[in-house]
Amino acid sequence: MITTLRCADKTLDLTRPVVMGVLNVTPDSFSDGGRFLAAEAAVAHGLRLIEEGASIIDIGGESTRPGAAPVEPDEEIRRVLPVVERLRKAAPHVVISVDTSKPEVIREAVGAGVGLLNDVRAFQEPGALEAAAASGCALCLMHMQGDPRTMQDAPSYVDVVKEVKAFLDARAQACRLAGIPPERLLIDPGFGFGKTLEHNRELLRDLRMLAAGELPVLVGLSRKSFVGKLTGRPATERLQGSVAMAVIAALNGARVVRAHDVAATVDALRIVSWVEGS
Ligand code: 9MG
Repeated sequence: MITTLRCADKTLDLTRPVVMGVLNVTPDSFSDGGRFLAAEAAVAHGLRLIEEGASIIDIGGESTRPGAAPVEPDEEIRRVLPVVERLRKAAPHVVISVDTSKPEVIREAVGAGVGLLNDVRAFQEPGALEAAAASGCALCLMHMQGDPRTMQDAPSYVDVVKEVKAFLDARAQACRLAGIPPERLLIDPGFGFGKTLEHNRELLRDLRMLAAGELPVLVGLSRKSFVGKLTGRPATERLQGSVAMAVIAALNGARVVRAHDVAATVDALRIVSWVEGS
């Protein structure tokens, strides 16, 4: 397995699992005092996540939750870019990621110095792969069935693990053909993106089927609705369930865990590394 991820001007050591902290800059996240104060509050939160041990900060300006409405590229850029620029200045050692599918946003984010591009659509939008290939950034290729507006209506697979793996293999191959080397790729089964509770269970249980390959695996399980279904808890009270999921994923080979509750997840992954002797 590749254990050094190339993220533009930085590299990330993945011999042990690391945490990607979630920094949403959608209007429901930091909107109290207008755009400038919202960006300042977002940067302060990002710096807190870094202090707690996040190796990557993933900044997102468009919600990908089930039912979420799309956002125009200009508006997404207005939300994301000031936060990327300020965080990059304040924490130049940290890998900054932008969660987007749009080539316009990719180009602006690359210009502002991000090291990772996280796309829930695996760079299938017209122009997205070309924009990503032209950067030196790492790419996270995620599987999703359908799109965020309708993906949870009726997810259906014959064999979810095989189908997710085949999709990710095909996207990795498309990246290689576009000139992106494997040292710049992460793959992600996309927990909760067009998956039932049973599909998520099979993917988590059989994560090794993905992690046994060449490319490192990223997982996003934090506060997701299936954690709520299993624990009976609202999104703000899903820390324990999310950390339990993160530990199972890391024991099954995940190298990057996307999380809201960074301190608790970093502690839990330290225990996993200790057990694994890494
Ligand atoms: C943006 N986003 C929300 N959930 C995610 C997940 O599970 N993986 C990745 N890569 N991105 C996600």
